[in-house]
Amino acid sequence: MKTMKSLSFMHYFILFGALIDNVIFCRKEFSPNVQYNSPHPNASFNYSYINLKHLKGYKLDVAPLATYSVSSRSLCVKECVKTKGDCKSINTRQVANKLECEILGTDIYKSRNNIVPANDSIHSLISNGCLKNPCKKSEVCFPNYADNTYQCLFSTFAFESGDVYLTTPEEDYCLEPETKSCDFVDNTTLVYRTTSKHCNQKYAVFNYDLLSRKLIHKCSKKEVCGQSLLGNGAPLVLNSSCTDQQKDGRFLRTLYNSIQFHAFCLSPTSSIPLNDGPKVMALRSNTGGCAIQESKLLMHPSPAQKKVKISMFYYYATSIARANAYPNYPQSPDYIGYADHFDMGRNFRDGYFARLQAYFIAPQSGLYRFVIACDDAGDLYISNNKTDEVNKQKIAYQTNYVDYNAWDWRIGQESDPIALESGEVYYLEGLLLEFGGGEHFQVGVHLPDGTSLLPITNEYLQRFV
Ligand SMILES: [Ca+2]
Repeated sequence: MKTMKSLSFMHYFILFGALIDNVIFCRKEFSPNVQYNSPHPNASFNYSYINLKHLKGYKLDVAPLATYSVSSRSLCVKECVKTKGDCKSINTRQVANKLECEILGTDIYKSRNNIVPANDSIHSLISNGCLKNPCKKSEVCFPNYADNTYQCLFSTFAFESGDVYLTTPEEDYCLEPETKSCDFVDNTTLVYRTTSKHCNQKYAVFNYDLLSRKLIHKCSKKEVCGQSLLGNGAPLVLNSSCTDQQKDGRFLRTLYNSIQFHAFCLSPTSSIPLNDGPKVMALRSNTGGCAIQESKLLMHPSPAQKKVKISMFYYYATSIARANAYPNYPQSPDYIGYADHFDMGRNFRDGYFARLQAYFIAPQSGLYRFVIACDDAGDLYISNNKTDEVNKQKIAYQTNYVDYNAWDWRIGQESDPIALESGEVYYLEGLLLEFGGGEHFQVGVHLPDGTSLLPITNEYLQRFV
């Protein structure tokens, strides 16, 4: 789903608008773009000839389907025609007394970020309806060479901060309302759809609010909620507002980049995603499941910077001392992930320990009390040398588990008062021991003015690389 990642191709678009216009104005007439033979079983259509537009001094920098050495451009075009529709454009370049001919399976519309200046090259695209710039500013034009039409699709240009697509890890499916629209009633479910055919539509766009951790369907303004019976297997639905899910923090991006909802992973109701329902989203609680590829759902583009670094060591450490003595600790973690808030998410695997590191930006001067909530056990450290971890001191601990968001179950969870200065940055480190079953590690703080951040959220953390 390349176009979803291409948030910065606006200037290419403008550039090509200008260049293509020049080409058009130099030609007196628009001949039919492509004439087709009968359908070929291995291709969507056949060319018998193609009419090209040339961009001098540019190449489309992608891996070619084939490269030939030919004596003229028309022979290169002939090779393009022979592909029976696979060829979407060509690059030609003079090499000695020959032309290097690259047959390309894509074009400047699908691969906008790949068009680059190249003095000795000419990029040639097949004439198409998009050359007339028929789409609105907020849309992107994609030609359909098979029937000489085009599609105007919602553009990633219209993305704003926090806008995301929800996709499977391979980006081959995205989530959309089952109605394929922006206008629908409450309790409409979300279904998987094939990325290549559907996901550029504006009804595939959501807005993730990092602080409230709400997920809003952008064009309908409806909120993504669990169905009224929130629990295992309940599908995600779009409602005017959610009701039953205030307690546990809504949507969270985990250290595996997956999205979690309360204690749940998000999965298709079938074993694998398929196009267009009934494969609505299910909620599934399963220890270990949230790290598994099939149960993963990602946000694109990522909504936040890396604020908490989490280094995982797949070793069953029965005590903090044993974790510290583990030979791979801390240099060789088995996995490194990041979190947006000081909350790693929940329930990934059994028998491991993890180090969590972050820089806390003190918003006030005065006495702070830090607090942890973890499962199964853990320590929290702070450095009196601010960003220097060498002088870290243990300030809170748990030797037994507490529930998620249970900040006051046990002695040791909360630190003594610690004096910090406004605007200064302090190194925080957590060490988590997970024995089995569910797990989590959260760090919160009570500020000098009595405000509580439970957990510490993104805006109070500096990027940790
Ligand atoms: Ca546990």
